[in-house]
Amino acid sequence: MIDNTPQKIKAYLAGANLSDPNFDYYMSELANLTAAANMEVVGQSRQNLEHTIAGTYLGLGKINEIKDMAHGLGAKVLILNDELTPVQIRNLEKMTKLRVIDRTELILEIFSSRARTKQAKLQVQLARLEYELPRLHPSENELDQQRGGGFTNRGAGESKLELNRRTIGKQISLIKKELKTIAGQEEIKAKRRNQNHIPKVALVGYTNAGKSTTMNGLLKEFSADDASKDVLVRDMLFATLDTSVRRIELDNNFGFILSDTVGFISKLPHNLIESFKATLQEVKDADLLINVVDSSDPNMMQMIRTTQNVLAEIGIKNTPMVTAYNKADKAQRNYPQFEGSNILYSAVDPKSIKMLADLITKQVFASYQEIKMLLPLSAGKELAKLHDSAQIIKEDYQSDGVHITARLAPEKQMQFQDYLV
Ligand SMILES: Nc1nc2c(ncn2[C@@H]2O[C@H](COP(=O)(O)OP(=O)(O)OP(=O)(O)O)[C@@H](O)[C@H]2O)c(=O)[nH]1
Ligand SMILES: [Mg+2]
Repeated sequence: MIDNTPQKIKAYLAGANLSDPNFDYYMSELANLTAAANMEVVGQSRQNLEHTIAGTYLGLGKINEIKDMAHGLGAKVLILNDELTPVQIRNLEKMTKLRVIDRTELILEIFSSRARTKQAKLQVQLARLEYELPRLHPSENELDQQRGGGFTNRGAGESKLELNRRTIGKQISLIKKELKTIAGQEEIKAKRRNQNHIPKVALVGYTNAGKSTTMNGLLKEFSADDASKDVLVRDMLFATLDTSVRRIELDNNFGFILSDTVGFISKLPHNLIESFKATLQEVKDADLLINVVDSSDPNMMQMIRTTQNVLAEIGIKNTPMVTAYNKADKAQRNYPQFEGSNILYSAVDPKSIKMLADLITKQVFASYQEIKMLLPLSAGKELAKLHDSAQIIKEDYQSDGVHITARLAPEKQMQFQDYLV
């Protein structure tokens, strides 16, 4: 029988260990990223260093050793565990005769291959161009190379480079403009959702932890309408690159807006986080975060830390958080159970999903109080304000005014003190 499956490109991994206690973990992430980019890891090397080498990232002896090993194993690509300078990449390519990819380019590559919607595609493209801009070099341009060295030719190479820079610069500003338009449309949608002041809950966490599965679980049990579509679930890194927003309707008139978004990984390229700001807006606006963690993964603690770091980087500090330890079935633990703001559960188990919903309700509405009010019919403005900021449970128009039962956040209650009954 003929095996038609295309041979995967073989990759060799290397990293400089600057006495970082998380180094092993970062290297294992790098291997996962390599697999996610559809390449096969054939071997890896590490070098303990006080600091990386300015021109070559690793030491010369180590590089030679890597070159021999990698070629011996049939590797075509060398993948490094950090973001390298353009000079380091060029030198390493020259010395090893391998295609050199740094961690940033690898992550950008995976994001590129996963992007489906226009917004995600543009965001990845933007991050890519910004990564490439400082890396443009005349010697990488084939035409310039063919012209050979020499003074005049070098000048020609440089103007060509200038041209490339300008073209990329223009592309960048065009994409930014387009993204702004899309972000504007999203903002209008978000404002509309905010009108009733329904609490916003956002699923966050390490990639592949089960955020989308959790969203689907909640949708299945508590979907507000049948039109709410499931989100994509896949056993792979960065299956989700967009933000999906759905409405969850619980019993007793409680509801919240739930969003599912892109997952995190260590050392996410800064450009990428920058360009995904619009996608992460729902996370920034959330009243409560559900940090989904894969409890069956031995690196669970590092994954939690990674999520905390990325959240800090996008400027989120004080949003209340539930830590949701998922995949308890795989971890072979007793589930579901919760304690404080932690829950151990399985996103594919209905009983777990109900417990998670209870916990969310508790957290989100913990500070809300039910109050009864009587507003005169002339208080139209206040009535509108109340509708904007409270959950209206009962509203009854009578001759003496509007009798209302509502749930309000404590900081809002002051505004309606005069109408309490
Ligand atoms: N055994 C088990 N598998 C789960 C559970 N929850 C999710 N999975 C699996 O884990 C994989 C990843 O799930 P997703 O929901 O796509 O994860 P995600 O966090 O949205 O991942 P990204 O969008 O890629 O960042 C899928 O293969 C799911 O079927 C669970 O409770 N138990
Ligand atoms: Mg997902």
